[in-house]
Amino acid sequence: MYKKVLTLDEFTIQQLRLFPHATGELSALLRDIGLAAKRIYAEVSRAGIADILGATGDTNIQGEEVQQLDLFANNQLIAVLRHGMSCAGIASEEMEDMVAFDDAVNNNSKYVVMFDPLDGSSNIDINIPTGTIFGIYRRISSPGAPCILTDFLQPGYRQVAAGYVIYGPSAMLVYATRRGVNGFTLDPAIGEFCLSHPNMVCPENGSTYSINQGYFFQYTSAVQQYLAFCQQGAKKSVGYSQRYVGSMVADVHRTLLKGGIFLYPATAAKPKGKLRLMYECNPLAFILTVAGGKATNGAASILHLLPASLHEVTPVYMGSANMVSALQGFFSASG
Ligand code: AHM
Ligand code: MG
Repeated sequence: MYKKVLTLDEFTIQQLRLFPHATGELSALLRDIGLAAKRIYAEVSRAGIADILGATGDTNIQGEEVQQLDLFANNQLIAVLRHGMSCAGIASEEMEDMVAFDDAVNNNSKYVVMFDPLDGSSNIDINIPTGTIFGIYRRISSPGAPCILTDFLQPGYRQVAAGYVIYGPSAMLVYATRRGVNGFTLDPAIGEFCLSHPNMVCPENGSTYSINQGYFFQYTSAVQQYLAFCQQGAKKSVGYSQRYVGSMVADVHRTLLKGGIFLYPATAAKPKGKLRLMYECNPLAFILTVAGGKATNGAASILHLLPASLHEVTPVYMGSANMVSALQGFFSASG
């Protein structure tokens, strides 16, 4: 018998029906981002072919200039959000300053969106998953005027919703509000994201740790000791498995589904860390936290860090609650 699978649109409508006072603005935002994600996936999945075509010149079949994929992804997201009805402005990992969509409709919108348009884009050449990461905040300034920088410099716990899209063997959109985390897989037959992973929960424990071990000698001794603990295993018999794609979206996606811990500590070369608080860490920390996991910079919860600027970076440790707690024990012990 035909099993009814909800599309992303049907799912958001169903949610709206449960909350009759909701305005539908957030659902519209999600729909817009879903549309941009489909366009990005279409382009990302033909990256190899585009390269071959690109060899004949720098213009595509429509006579447009061939863009780098991260720029393409950035432009797609900006276009859907600017032309939608729910976004007052954006900040992107690819752009130095925030952008206020200064027109009559957008100035009245409640929300601002921050995103990393194509995380892990250095992996495109080798056919490894990449992704789009986004966080949605209710603006602080009053609607009716263009949004301002303060609307973006909010701690991650104030996200109304956050999500990512992983462009892997299939494309999957994972989306969290405070009510829960749901995953939607793109069904290529109908071109729709369909609810495939309802009510996602991050297992309390896992058996993998995910880190660039190549920087081992640049890590603090607390991190080095934790890595030795991972290799010995909690029971000193079997160690955890080490898995590292080098695409944060992919590493965190595995961590969310299977349990485990993802680590990107400070290194001697990058003493403040590498990963961006606003575009990468906050949205993924929000998702994992709603799913029952944890995210910390080693001293404080990622979601409670107060950003001073749009592009700040932070050390980050996130994943299964018990594994992150065990890691915190190593930081506490080292003072
Ligand atoms: P990007 O936003 O420029 O793609 O960089 C972020 C990526 C993450 O996806 C990944 O976790 C990390 O950089 C990998 O860095 P490293 O190669 O230092 O391990
Ligand atoms: Mg990134």
